[in-house]
Amino acid sequence: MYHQENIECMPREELRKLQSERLVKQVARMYERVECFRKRMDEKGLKPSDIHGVEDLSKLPFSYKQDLRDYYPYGLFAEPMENIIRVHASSGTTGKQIVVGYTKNDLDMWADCVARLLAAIGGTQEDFVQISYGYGLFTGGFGLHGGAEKIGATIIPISSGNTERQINTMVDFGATILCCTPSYALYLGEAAAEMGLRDKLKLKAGIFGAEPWTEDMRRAIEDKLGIKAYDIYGLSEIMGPGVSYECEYQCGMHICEDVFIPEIIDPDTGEVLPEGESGELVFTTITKEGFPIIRYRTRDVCSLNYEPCKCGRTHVRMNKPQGRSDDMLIIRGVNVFPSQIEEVLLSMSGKEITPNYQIVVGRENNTDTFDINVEMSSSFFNDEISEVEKLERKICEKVRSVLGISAKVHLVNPKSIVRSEGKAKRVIDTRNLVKKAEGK
Ligand code: DLL
Repeated sequence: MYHQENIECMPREELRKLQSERLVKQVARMYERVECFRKRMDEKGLKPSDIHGVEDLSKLPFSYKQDLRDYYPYGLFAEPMENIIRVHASSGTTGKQIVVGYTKNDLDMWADCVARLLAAIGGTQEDFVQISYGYGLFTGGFGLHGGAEKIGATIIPISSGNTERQINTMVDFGATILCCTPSYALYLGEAAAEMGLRDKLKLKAGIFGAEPWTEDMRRAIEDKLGIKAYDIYGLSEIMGPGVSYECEYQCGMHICEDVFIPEIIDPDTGEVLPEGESGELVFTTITKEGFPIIRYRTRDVCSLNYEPCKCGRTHVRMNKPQGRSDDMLIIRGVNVFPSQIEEVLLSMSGKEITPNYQIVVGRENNTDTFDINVEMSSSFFNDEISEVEKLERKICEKVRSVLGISAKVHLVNPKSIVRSEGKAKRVIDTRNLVKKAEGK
């Protein structure tokens, strides 16, 4: 365990006391400093003095992804910019990304949470941690980096991409712990076998997250890389990776409850659900300084388990998110909202294309496939293949610049996309079906 049994195994009554103290302080601080929060409190007729502890949490107003857009880029920060020493970003529901900021203490706490996971899976300063999550505005690379630094491991900050180089580096530098998305881990496993280097790997464990993955996928990764595969969960709005993590017993992910208070609500009514029920996960950050947030609607659907864990940690466990209560897709580890694609197509629609489109997501050779079918307008419709290809490339480029990943764009004949009488079926995602079939 990381050097803090007193926190990770704190008796639950003590933990609740600590959470209450921190919550009361956080609410008062945010009321003073964050306009959006103050307005919502005022609308509900609430004052910080009405909040005495965790028992009052459900009185507080929710926060939404849309708030980050409305107050873009820094309007929700609770510290002046001179105290913000880093920003990260993630996809918003439209072209604009959402921005989050961290003070020095925030980065330190983040690293602390990630270090707990590394220690839980047996990581020490003897380890070589290959970080193949992207370094950049995405929180994955730097998030894992901070934690690995805390436990004093040797970091291999290779970032994502360039598969052959990843394998060679893993072998030559003696990586013992691999950090990347589960789908990339599987791909790396296959690549290692193809390169004839599977037996040269010294890996013992992997930390995989940022996208949903199944138990079948875990077994496949473990088998291909000869490791134990652990799950890590997080989201930029709350901190990044390390909001929760699996311990050595792998029966749910412990939420760092001294830092985040989770709730499960009914996504339609907003009511808090009884213990153990499945619903939308909501988080309140109680130590964050730069970008604190109260009752943030994650849109991830899961349940919480308060039963004591065999490892001795008292912090609640969440099960693997079972889906989302919005339409966000995670394609090759990148968050994608259909509305982002729609915005691109609308900005280009007119003479050449119509805004009728369909997104098709699937899985081939353990990698997500991503296709967008777009209807040509009748005036553009012609037999000049080169013209069609040119336009496909143009759309593809634009989509890539907004999403950060490539899609195959196919221009299809006018009126060929089936019209629906109700809601348009914009997304066909066959990945769950594939996963179930793989599990047979
Ligand atoms: O994905 C942070 C992260 C990086 C987590 C590296 C783990 C490892 P965002 O880009 O903001 O942040 O995406 C957050 O990804 O709301 C979930 O829907 C999904 N997600 C993250 N981890 C998991 C996981 C990072 N272990 C969104 N299982 C979240 C299932 C996950 N879904």
